[in-house]
Amino acid sequence: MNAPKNIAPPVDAASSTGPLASEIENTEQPSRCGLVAIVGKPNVGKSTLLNALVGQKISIVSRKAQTTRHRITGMRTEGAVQYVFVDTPGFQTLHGNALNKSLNKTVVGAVADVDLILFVVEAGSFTGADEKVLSLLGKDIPVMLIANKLDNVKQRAELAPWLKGMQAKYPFVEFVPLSAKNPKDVLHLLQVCGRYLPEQDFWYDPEELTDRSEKFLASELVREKLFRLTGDELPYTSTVVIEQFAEEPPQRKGQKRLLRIAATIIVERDGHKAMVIGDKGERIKRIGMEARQELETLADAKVFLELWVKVRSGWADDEARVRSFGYE
Ligand SMILES: Nc1nc2c(ncn2[C@@H]2O[C@H](COP(=O)(O)OP(=O)(O)OP(=O)(O)O)[C@@H](O)[C@H]2O)c(=O)[nH]1
Ligand SMILES: [Mg+2]
Repeated sequence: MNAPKNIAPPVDAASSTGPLASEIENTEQPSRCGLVAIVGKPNVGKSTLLNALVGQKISIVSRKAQTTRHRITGMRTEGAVQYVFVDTPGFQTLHGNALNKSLNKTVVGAVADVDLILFVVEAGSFTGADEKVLSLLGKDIPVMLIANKLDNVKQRAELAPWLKGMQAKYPFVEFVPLSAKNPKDVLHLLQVCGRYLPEQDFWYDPEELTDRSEKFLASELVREKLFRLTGDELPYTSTVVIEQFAEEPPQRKGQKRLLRIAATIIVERDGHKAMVIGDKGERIKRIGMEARQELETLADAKVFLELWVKVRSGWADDEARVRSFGYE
C-alpha cells in the first residue's frame, strides 16, 4: 500500500496554520488549471463543500438526501491557479429506478478524466454505501479522503484509529478531516488541491463562477426551497421544470434587467400536490418568494417567478419522462 503523503492535522491545528488568501496568490508562478470532482454517498456535504470552495452558493443544499441531481461545475481562480470543481449527485445504492440510474450515470461520468477526486465521507464513519462509491474510483487518478462534518465528532482522539483504518482501504493521496462550514478548513483544502493541478492555461475567465445557466439555477433554487419547506416524503418524487424563461433589458437607466420565469413543480400524487400548495396556497407562495429573492441576488436582476404544480405519477420510474425533465 502507498503511504499517504500527508495526514492533515486535526482541524484546530489546521486552522491556525492554514494559509491566508494572499499566500495562495502568487502570479510569478506558471498557471495551473484542472478538474476536481467531488464524490460520495448522499448527504455527506458535497454541495456544501463545493459552494465553500467556490466561495459562492451555486449548488443547492438541504438536509435531505438526493438534493443534487446534476453535474455542477464551479470555478475559483486564485492568483495563478484556476480550480474547476465538479459537484455530483450522491451515489444511489437503494432503488434502481430510472431517476437513480441517471444520477449514478452522472457520477460515473464525472469521475472520468479529472485531475483529482475528493472522496467525501462523514468523519468517523464508513458504510457500505461509502464502500460502493470508493469501488467506482480507479487507481490512476489521485483521490483525497475528505472526512467532513468534523464539528460533529466530539472525541477527536477517536478519529486517529479510524483514519488508520481508512488508509488500509485505498491508497488515498491525502487525508483531510474538516468541516465544510469552517472557512479556514476550506482554504486549507483549497491550497492542498492546488498542488494536484497540472501546469496549463486557464480554461475560464477568472470572474466566472459556474458553467450553469441562470435558467438552470432558477429551477434548482425552486427545488431547494421545495425540499426545505416540505416533508420528508416529497423530495424523492418531485422535480422542477422551467416552462418559460425570458430576459428583458432594464426599462430605464439605473434599473436592473428583468427575468420572467414560469416553473412547474412535478409531483407523483394528488396528496403531494396538496402538500406543495399548502393551506390556502401559503406554502407554494413561500417557495416562490424564497426562490425569487435568492435568484435576484445571485443573478443581480429583478425576477418575476410564477409557479405551477402538476401531477405525473410514476415519472421517476419512466426513463423517457426522466430524460424529458432534463436528466441525463
Ligand atoms: N454539521 C455539519 N453539517 C454539514 C457540514 N457540511 C454539510 N453539512 C450538512 O449536511 C447536509 C447535507 O449537505 P449537502 O451539501 O446537501 O450534502 P450532499 O452530499 O451534497 O447531498 P446530496 O446532493 O443529496 O448527495 C446539510 O444539512 C448540510 O448543512 C459540516 O461540515 N458540518
Ligand atoms: Mg449535493
